[in-house]
Amino acid sequence: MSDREIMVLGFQASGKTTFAAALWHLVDSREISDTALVKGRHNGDFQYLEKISAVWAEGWAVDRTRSQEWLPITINLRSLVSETDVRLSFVDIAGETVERIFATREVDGRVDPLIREASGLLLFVSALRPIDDDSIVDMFLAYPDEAPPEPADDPVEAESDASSAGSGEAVPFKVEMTPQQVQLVDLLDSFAYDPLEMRPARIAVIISAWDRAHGASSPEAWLEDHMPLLFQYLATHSDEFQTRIYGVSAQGGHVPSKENSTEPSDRAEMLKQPEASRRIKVVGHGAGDHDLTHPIAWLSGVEN
Ligand SMILES: Nc1nc2c(ncn2[C@@H]2O[C@H](COP(=O)(O)OP(=O)(O)O)[C@@H](O)[C@H]2O)c(=O)[nH]1
Ligand SMILES: [Mg+2]
Repeated sequence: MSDREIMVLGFQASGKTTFAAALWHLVDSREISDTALVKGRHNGDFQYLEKISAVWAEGWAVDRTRSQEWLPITINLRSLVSETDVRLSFVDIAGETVERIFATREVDGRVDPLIREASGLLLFVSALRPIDDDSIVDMFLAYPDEAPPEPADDPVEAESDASSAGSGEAVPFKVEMTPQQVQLVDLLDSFAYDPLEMRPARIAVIISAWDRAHGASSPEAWLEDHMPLLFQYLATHSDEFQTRIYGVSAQGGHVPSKENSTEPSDRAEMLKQPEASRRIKVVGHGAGDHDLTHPIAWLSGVEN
């Protein structure tokens, strides 16, 4: 039984699998000697981790989880200083990502215990994703000519105006179109209550693909700018849990998938660094430059 349970949560394409692949390589290869946590005991089947970390180390994008099969990733880590075992579990099953939980309000029975027992949460968002929650005011400022007509007094006329307005066709709203930060805040808040009662003492936000954060001055500044609702939610719940925000480039740059190997990328440049662990970049809270275990050590209460 592990001393600490940490759960990884994030949307599809938020960088979870790439992080897992890089983390496995980091602790398995020991190319970096002074990481906050080291590899723990693994006695299960870790073929999948070995496969994705080998692909990662060769400088290819790690396959996204596409199938409906249950591919639980668990990485056991250990703090040598405090002799604590830490278990990191990824909610990484296609079809069980946060957007689906948000839309259906249902959680797979296999995910439920991870949520319930999590003493810390590693929450992924990606710097690659365009902002999805422009407000009406933002849209008006960006496209003043596309502003909808003033509402007419006659409702029938208003309706025909609306249907013929601007570039046309109304798009039916689907619940999955809800901005990601709204979904994340809703999940954090609803997980806290019955029946799941998730009460992590600490939450670490990982902004993945930090190499694409376009010069944001700090991970905090990026989150405040790109996901202000999530940022506020975390700040205003400081009496319930502590929060840290890290910028992480688990790939070290843009890399192609093996199938699209000729796509323009940073791969050639990155391969000049033969020790793959040194391609990793971690920013924030005094983490070592390549130390992906730093946020996990903090989540598990191990002091650095
Ligand atoms: N530029 C850049 N892209 C990344 C990085 N980490 C992940 N990505 C890309 O982000 C996308 C989603 O990553 P993935 O790990 O599959 O996300 P998951 O669905 O949450 O497991 C993939 O196209 C990755 O190649 C990074 O450090 N830098
Ligand atoms: Mg994945």
